[in-house]
Amino acid sequence: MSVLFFLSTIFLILSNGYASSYPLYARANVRLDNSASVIGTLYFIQATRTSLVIIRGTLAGLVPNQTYHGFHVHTSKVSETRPNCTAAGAHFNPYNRTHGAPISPITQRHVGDLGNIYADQYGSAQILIIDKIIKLTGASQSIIERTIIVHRDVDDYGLGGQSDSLTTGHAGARIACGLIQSTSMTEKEAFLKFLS
Ligand SMILES: [Cu+2]
Ligand SMILES: [Zn+2]
Repeated sequence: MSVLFFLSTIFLILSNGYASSYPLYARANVRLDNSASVIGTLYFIQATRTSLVIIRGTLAGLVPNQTYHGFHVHTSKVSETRPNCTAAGAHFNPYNRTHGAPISPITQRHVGDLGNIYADQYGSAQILIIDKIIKLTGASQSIIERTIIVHRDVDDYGLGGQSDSLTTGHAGARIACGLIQSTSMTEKEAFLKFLS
């Protein structure tokens, strides 16, 4: 066996390994609390081991003119088909920090702190979030099999001075949520979901 053949075989094994691992994709069907009613689907992509995670999707049926809604990953999983959003527990916080803004460093936010989404006058939110902390793999910061939650009120990033500002951002009730699950998609599907 030639050295070249040996090396190319190793390369093929490695590249197949990477191809089957990355990009990583996830999906969450977001449903109203304690309901089977889907208000939208969110897609997540992590291109490489060290990449930022991009979240893309549209949610409809939020309260019109209530503009900002707290948006977080909470720790526990919920039912995919009829989620009880309360069952998701607290904000995903593996490093035991206080609540913060998505732009805060990892030492000054929960891993799950994604800030707010903006709903238009019709109660529809176009979501495009690029986050540096959450991951779709790994033991410490992975959001897979956790829950994305939409709150009734605005997340104050921990700065509001309310009794729950430093734990929840004073974002109020959980109006909708969805179980985040790994999924696969073709390059074309990914293109359509993330770049259109
Ligand atoms: Cu939350
Ligand atoms: Zn938080």
